[in-house]
Amino acid sequence: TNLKNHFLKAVLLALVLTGCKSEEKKPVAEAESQPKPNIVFIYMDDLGYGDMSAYGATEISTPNMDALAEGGIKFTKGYATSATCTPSRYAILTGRYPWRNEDAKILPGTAPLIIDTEQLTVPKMLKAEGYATGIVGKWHLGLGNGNVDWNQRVSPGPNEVGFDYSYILAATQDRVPTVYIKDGYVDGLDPNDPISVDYKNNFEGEPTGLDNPELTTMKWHHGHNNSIVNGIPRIGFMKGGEAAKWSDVDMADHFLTKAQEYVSSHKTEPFFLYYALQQPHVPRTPHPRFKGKSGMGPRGDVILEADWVIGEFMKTLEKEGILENTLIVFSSDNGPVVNDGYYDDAEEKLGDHTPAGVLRGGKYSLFEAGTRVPFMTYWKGKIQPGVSDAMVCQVDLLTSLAKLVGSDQKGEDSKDILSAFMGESKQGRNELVIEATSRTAFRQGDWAMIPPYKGAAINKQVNIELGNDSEYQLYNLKDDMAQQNNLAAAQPEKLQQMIKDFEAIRGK
Ligand code: NG6
Ligand code: CA
Repeated sequence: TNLKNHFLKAVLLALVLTGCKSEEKKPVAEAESQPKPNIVFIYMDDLGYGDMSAYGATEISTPNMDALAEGGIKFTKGYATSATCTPSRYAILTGRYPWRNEDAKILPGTAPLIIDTEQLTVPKMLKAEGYATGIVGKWHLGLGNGNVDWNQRVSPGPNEVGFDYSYILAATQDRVPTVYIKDGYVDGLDPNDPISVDYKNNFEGEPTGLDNPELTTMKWHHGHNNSIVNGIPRIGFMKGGEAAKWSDVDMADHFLTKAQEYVSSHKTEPFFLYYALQQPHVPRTPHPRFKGKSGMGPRGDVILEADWVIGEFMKTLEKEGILENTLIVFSSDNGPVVNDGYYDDAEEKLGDHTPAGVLRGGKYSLFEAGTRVPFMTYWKGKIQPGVSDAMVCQVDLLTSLAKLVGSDQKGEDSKDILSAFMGESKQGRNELVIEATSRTAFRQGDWAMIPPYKGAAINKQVNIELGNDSEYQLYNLKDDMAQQNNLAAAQPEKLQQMIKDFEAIRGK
């Protein structure tokens, strides 16, 4: 505008008059445009809504996670799309509801890549904006085309869907292959000791948790009775690759080092780091220096370990001088589970701790604790600390971050709620389809609606209410966050409207 021009001229004149040398001043346009912020996702595995002290836990203290919550925006209605890992990870990277992809369910370690290499992803979007892109940690989105030779380059994988650098574990800590994979190659593999992996049949002469309990140091409760690695019986059979096998108790330190190295080597350019920690998923294997520290058994100990790791990671950002130019998004892929298949004292030593907080259900559940998780955004000096009740979902990060970095890319189901993520608005999304082991339910405003599903009400092995019922369920979360009062019969009009809006998105 004219006024602005006059003002700028006046400023320039003043600068000249005060003897300010012109070469000391950047051109106005450049001075006004911010450098692109680094973006880091810190993604936990099975951390529940009540597992952090900032979210109300009293029996465990998580000071480094809390620092993100207290120095950034703490969302009280932050959601993963799903109550299990693979679908949530699919959604956070693609901005697309996982139920649109029938392969987006808990995958074995031999599953093919479930993200189409043509699919838009967060790292692809950022790459197009000049970002370096890296992933360190858990992948669990499949690798290869269905018949992987672990002794060759494993592809397609993270590097084929947008990451320039990947240092991953293929599936889960409890699934084979129990090796790290760097840019498609098994790290530390001895070519004379090739790896074979199979999820159906064991390899001749290889011990298993089922047949050789005397070789295990952690006992299986359900599942988890195939190949034994480091004394821990796993899901799936594996042979060979001795030198490449990871050390479970060193995993947290190992990934931390990789994440720190990534930050240090990319500090001079904008980068995106997807740092996917393995805690507190099973098997819970705290490093000896955290063993017994929580008084809550290994589940609590690995939460303390993860908290320490996050503190160290933050120190690295600070030391490298980039903390104030880095947006951190912290969340978890699904809600909590106490016994997920091993006897590890998690139940016995839980005490008064409530991993789901006041929420009903847990991992695998359509009740709130399945998908409502800790969710924070932190950007020192840029995001004003606060608590937000806006409903936000991990699926929204793609479109929102695109807006942040000046890209016009949009994810299929991903809403631009950047202002909510930045704490500038309390307006999030109004509705959300959540998913749990291929079943879906609906969140809208203050309401949660769960359609009828066959199947057990409770998964007895993990002791979690799954949300299955022969009737529709309708809850007003504003008055009834714990979903104790089914209003379906009392509020038939509300129910019908919810069903209609749900089916419009989901299809019948
Ligand atoms: C289940 C496993 C569970 C866990 C889960 C995946 C059994 C009986 N249970 O099938 O232990 O690995 O898959 O968790 O095998 S997730 O967080 O990666 O989705
Ligand atoms: Ca998980």
